[in-house]
Amino acid sequence: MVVPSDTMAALESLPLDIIPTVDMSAPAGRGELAQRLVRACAERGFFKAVNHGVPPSVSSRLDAAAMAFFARPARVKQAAGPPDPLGYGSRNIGAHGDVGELEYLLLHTEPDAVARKAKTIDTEDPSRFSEAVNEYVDAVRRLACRVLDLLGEGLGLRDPTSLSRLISAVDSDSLLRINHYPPSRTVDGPKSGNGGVGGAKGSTAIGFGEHTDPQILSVLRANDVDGLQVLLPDGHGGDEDWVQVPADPSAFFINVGDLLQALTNGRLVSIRHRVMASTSKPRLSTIYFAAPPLHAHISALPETVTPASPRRYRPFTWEEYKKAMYALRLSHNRLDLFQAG
Ligand code: GA4
Repeated sequence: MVVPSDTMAALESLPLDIIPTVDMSAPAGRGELAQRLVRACAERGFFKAVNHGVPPSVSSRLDAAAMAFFARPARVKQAAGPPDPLGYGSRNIGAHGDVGELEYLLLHTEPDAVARKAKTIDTEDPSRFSEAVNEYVDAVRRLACRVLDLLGEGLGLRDPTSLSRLISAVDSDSLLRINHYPPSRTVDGPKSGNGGVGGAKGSTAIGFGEHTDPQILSVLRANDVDGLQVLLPDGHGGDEDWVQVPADPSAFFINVGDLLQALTNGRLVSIRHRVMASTSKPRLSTIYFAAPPLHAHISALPETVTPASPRRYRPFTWEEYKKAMYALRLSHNRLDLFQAG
């Protein structure tokens, strides 16, 4: 659907919220929704999706299964780890010394892989866990595909489904991460691990250090505990550039990943984000990282390369990118290693 150019001009002249909220039920029509999504992902790399169509029962079923696991004794949880890189992890993130104030489960979303891992996560009834995961993954994958199809339309791609097809392939390498942040022990100053943030009021401990997500699109949902912060795209990382994202358990927070930045030649931006440790209540968050198959070739879509906007990254495969990312620390600017010429 084509949006009349005067409607577009009117839309673009309105200031964009720091955290754009996008109503996925498209009250003003599909064309406008597509334009809103492109603008949010180009100017913020991030938006809050409401009326997204994922039934609350699907989310609460997964939360209950996850909380039942995290409530188990440490020795039982350790049997589902260590993360290599998938499985149960506590404090350690990746293999190069990054630490956070959390424990987590990191799963491949392919159903056979979920079933294998579920045997160590819910020893009493593995299918209880795997069914909750599979149902959740199906729902968030559908949401991610919808967002990507709309972005494809909004960007004027000849084949608007080319982005969503990358993540809906049967051999897609998508992951699900469930993070459990226990309440932090003290708010008096910097803690061990990734250290504290100077000058910030309240909690100063980092729950999960700053990074960009390597994949195509990330779809996050959390309970009612704050903690997520995003760095404004033009920010330089000073404290004033970090924006607190107020918790909303009924919404999904969606961000652009490195691959989507590369596929759109930098038009859509992969933003840096982090999680501050909570002081009073445990935070539970679940993130679906939508990724292509390992062999997928990532190169700028032709519509995004113009004389005014020449190719920014050299072509690479997801497998190649993954190898680079696992060799680096969490906060590394990996995409810089793939700059063209
Ligand atoms: C960041 C985004 C996802 O949580 C993740 C993380 C992954 C991991 O925990 O194994 C990485 C990190 C993330 C990027 C750099 C490497 C790999 C930890 C790390 C230090 C699951 C992902 O895909 O990349």
